[in-house]
Amino acid sequence: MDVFGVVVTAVWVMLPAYVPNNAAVLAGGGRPIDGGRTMGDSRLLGDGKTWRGTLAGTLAGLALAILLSVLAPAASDLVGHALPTFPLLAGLGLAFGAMLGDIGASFLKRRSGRERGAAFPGLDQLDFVVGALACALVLAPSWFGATFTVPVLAAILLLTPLLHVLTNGIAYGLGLKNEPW
Ligand code: CTP
Ligand code: K
Ligand code: MG
Repeated sequence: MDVFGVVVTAVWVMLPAYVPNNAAVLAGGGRPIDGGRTMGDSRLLGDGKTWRGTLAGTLAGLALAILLSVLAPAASDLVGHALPTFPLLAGLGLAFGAMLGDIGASFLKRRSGRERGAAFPGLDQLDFVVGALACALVLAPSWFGATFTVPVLAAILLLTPLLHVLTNGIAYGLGLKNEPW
């Protein structure tokens, strides 16, 4: 596959993992997952991780995976590359895994004394990728093996931080997010 094919495939296949965090920002609020509980001097997760945001993010990512599967033939024609469809468990793994990775990152942020909203460069940009890939691997192993070739994985790890900085900058500029990360 040429570089264009690798990049298009990488972005396509990760879209169901990119959308959940943004959907959670729009839908978040209500009861925090940790219910206010603390560990040591800090909250377990903090008020930024809510049940509603997590559910909305997961459903948004799953819905996008279903939509992309329907669009895959037309999109493949358009770009001249065979773009993958998403089995339900693959879409669920990517979407829920992205939320899980973000939640895991908040746990680590609180343990390292960072307040809600504090930046943790590197972790902020890759937490959801690691979570999404790990969950997709567990829930849809054969799909994972066929889809994530080494070049596609490399493109994901390179491009995701860039896309993350860009989309969060836009969300901040639109006043949807309190910080640009
Ligand atoms: N959000 C949510 N549930 C999630 C993830 C996000 O409700 N599982 C919502 C919250 O309103 C959160 C906002 O999306 O404040 C932005 O998400 P994020 O930047 O991940 O959270 P922060 O508030 O920055 O908190 P943290 O420092 O724990 O990342
Ligand atoms: K985050
Ligand atoms: Mg934040």
